[in-house]
Order: sequence, then structure tokens, then C-alpha cells
Amino acid sequence: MFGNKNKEVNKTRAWKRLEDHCKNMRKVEMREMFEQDPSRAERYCINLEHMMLDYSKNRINDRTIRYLLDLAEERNLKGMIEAMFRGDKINTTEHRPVLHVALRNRSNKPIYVDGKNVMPEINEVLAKMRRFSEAVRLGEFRGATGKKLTNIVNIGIGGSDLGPKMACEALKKYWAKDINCYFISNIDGTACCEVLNKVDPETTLFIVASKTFTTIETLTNAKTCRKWLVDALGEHAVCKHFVAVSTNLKEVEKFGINPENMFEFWDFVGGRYSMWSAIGLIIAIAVGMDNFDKMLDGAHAMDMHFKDTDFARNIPVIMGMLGVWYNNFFNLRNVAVVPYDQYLQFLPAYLQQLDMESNGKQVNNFNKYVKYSTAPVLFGGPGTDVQHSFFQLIHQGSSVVPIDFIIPAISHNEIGDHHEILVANVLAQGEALMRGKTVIEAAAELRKAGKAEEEVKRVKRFKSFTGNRPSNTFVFKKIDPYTLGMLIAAYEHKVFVEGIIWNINSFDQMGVELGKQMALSILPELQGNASSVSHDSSTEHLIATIKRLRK
Ligand code: G6Q
Repeated sequence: MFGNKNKEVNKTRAWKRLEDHCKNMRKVEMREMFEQDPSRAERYCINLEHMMLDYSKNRINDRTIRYLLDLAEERNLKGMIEAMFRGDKINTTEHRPVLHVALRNRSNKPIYVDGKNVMPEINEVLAKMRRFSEAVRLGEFRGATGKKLTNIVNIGIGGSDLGPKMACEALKKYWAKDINCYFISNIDGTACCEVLNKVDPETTLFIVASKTFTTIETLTNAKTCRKWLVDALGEHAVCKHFVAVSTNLKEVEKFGINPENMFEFWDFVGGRYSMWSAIGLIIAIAVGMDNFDKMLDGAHAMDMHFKDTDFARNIPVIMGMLGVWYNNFFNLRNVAVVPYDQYLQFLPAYLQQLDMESNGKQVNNFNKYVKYSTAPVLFGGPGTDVQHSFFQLIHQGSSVVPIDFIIPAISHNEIGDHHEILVANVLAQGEALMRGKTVIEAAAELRKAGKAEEEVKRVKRFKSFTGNRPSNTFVFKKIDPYTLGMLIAAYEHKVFVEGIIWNINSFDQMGVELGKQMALSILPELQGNASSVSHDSSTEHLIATIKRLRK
């Protein structure tokens, strides 16, 4: 099932050939490739509707792409894409299909899981989301005292928080005028208090979003919010102010939420892939279900592109294979994503989970430890802010960090020349990273600026840039629901592509689960009970110190 051969990927011919090819490409300067080939930008770019991915500023040539696509073929990428869309159980450690694509299957063609078409259930939940979000927005579903619910608080963490939070922020311009969205994720009481200080119980709706409905952070935060509400409005108010999104009906009922107010989703959707499901309820309330549907439409368009387009013109495939190229052949272990749009400020955090939780693994599908590197460390932040922080390292640091730049042509807030300055910055960064500045060029600039020869000699090296640093640039018209859907789906599939090449299961998260268990073993000790587990001396010492300081 995984790949067409039972061969470790780094032992394949395609991999070996890329290793050899990389030795040559390490010597090649991108600025020379641009000088020699005026059509380079045109050749290494893909247009899809109003979106364009420019990947010309990479250390690649036609041969690189060919060899990378041969590797994709060797790993049976095409077959695996089909397997995902078909609903095969490609999440093998959890014996589950991976069907976030079904959530936005706008064609409505049947997708079968264990012989049952899942589309009717998905459509039913979408219809329920529409009814509920419209009722809240129109003030038909009101709070216990009859007031309109205008403060929507999502209580969730990880996959039940990052997606909706990122999307709500990205689409802020589409929010209903009288609606405000808040997010409580961290168990730190501050997260809860800061939100509860801002909202009024009579006008607040809490969405408890938890796939398992057992996550300690979410349940603790939900209990605190429930108490806050009951203290203000009484027990009877809970059914008017709390809804749940979960796969776990039993626990939802136990918590005291009316099953009628529960929105279901399914275990074939991973947490970090779930914003397209009812986990996105807060998005639907904020921007309206029509806009939510447009987001699904955009994602579906990207799904079809991914599934049906030749790999050489396929955005997620090219993105994923470039990820493999730098990670495994250039040995670059970090990547950055820098959106030049304030509304996309939470995108890097969202992608961090998507990428690092999906592919931060080292046991492969042959049940062996991999002998090659998998997910890189992903970080980022909005431009131009981050130009004034980590970009020093990006330009002159000893490690090279491939970057994705993201820029809309039109801003939602076109004031003065802000947007042109923003665009000028992103384009300048990509160009500077690619071109660099030789020591000779730096010296010439210094001389031109009238510096004495001694000074030129002293600073020319500090003012030089190696360049040849790769970047991709995503350009589109505007951040709207449809485009956001396309963009996020592109990254989801990029992560899929990398996971297939690395022969790992991108869809479990045993590392996250370990954290959930471990905290539970220390909690009783902090609460004064005898230790049931023995810890290392550092942990013992930390527990004792914190207990002393809390007295
Ligand atoms: C995502 C992960 C993880 C998960 C959270 C919250 O893919 O599984 O981030 O979303 O741990 O889990 P619940 O939704 O079950 O509360």
C-alpha cells in the first residue's frame, strides 16, 4: 500500500540520483540562472485561478524537477493521493481513513468508509451549522435573558483552536458587525480570565470544541466558563449559552450540554485538519455560512487541482517536493512562512502544527526508524514585523532557511500607500535573498558612499550577503474565504506529499498524546497527594520548589 516498492526511500535510485544532482546544484548560483534564462520566472510558476505560486527563486533547474518527480513516482504518490480521496485507511496506526477532503467535497460524489457513504452525514452537519449560525446571527437563538448572543467564545486547544482562530482572524473583514470572537485554549487561568473579563454572560455563547471531549485544558476551561455563567444567570442558562463540537456524545452529555446542541464530526478527520468541519462553527457564525461554504469551495478547488493535475504543474506537489529537496539533500532543517498580511498573523502558528505534528515522526510505515530527516522546524510571523526580528539570520545567518512569502495584491485596508510599501518589502526580500551582495559589490557601494578605503576594508565583509537563499512567493488577489480555503488546502496537501515521500504516517500524533498523559501523573503531587510515580531528581526538585513558593 505504501509506495510501490518495499524499499527505504533513501535507498532508491531516484534518491541516489538526487544526491548526486544536489552536489552539482550546490555550486549553482540562482542569480546566474536568472541572468542566463529570461523565461525562468515564467517557467517556474503555477497559476491556479487567481492564485500564483512563483517558485523560480529556488536552487533548481528542469533536471531537479524531473528527478524530484521521479522520486514522487517511485513513492507512488499518485496512488496514495487516490487512496486518500477514496477513503482508504491510510492512517494505519489508528486504522482510520483520512477524509478532511470529504468535508469539502462540493461535488457530493459518494465517499465510502466501511461501505457507507459519508457524504449524507457531512451534509447534515453542514446544514445544522447553517441553521444554527444563521439563528445566532439573526438573533433567533438568544441567550437565557433574551439578549442577542454577540460574543462567541471558542474553547478548544490544538487542532480544535488553531484552525478556527487562524481563519477567523484571516476573515475578520467578513465578520458580522455586531459579533466578536474570542478563543480560550491554554490551561493557564489567565487565558480564561482575560476573555471572561471582556464579555457579558447575557450575550456570550461558548462553543466547547473537542474531538475527544477528554482534553484536560478544554474541559477545565469549559467548567470554569460554565461556573461563571451559572453564577451569573443560573443553571437553566447553560443550554442557551453552551454548544459542543465533538465526536464523543457520551462525554458531551455528561458535561451537561444538550445533545441537540452538539455538532458532530468524525474520527476520520484529524484535529489539525478539522476546521472544515463543525470545529469551524465559530467561523460560520462570524462570517456567515455562505462565506464558510466559499471557504470549502476554495479548498475543494485545490483538492481537485491536487488530485487531477500533472505533478509538474501541481502546486502542493511542487511545494512538497521542494520541501524534500532542501530538507534531505541540502540538509536544511528549518523553514519559515512569512505572510505579508496582518490578517494572516496566526497562519504560521497554524502551519507549525500542521507540518510539525503531521510529519514530526521517525518511525516509518515499515515500522523502522528512518535514516533521513523528516519534518523541519517551521516558524514565521507577519511581514514586515519579522524583517525587524529574525530576518537578520535569514539574510546572513550560518544556516539557510527556505521561506514561503505570501502576499495579496489588494489589501482589505487600502489606506495611503501602506499596501504598496508592504508589497515593495516582500518583493525586495525575495530578490535580496536570491541575489545577495558580493564582497566586491559591498565595497563598491561603500566607496560610492564616500567611505575611506580603510573603512571599506573594515566593513565590506559585514555588509556582504551570500545570497542564493531560496524562497517561494504566493500571490493572489485578496484574502477572501475562497482564497483562504485554497491556500490552507495547498499546505495540507504539501504536508501529505512530504509524508508520503518520507514513508511516515502524517495522521497520528502519539507525541501530543504523551504530553496529555504525563501531566496527569504530576498533578496529584502538586495538589499535595503522595507521589505514585518516581521522577528524576530535577523534576522532584522542581515540584518541591514550586510547592514551597505556592505556600
Ligand atoms: C491535532 C491533535 C491535537 C488535538 C488537541 C485537542 O491534530 O490531535 O492538537 O487537536 O489535542 O484535542 P481534542 O479536540 O480532542 O480536545
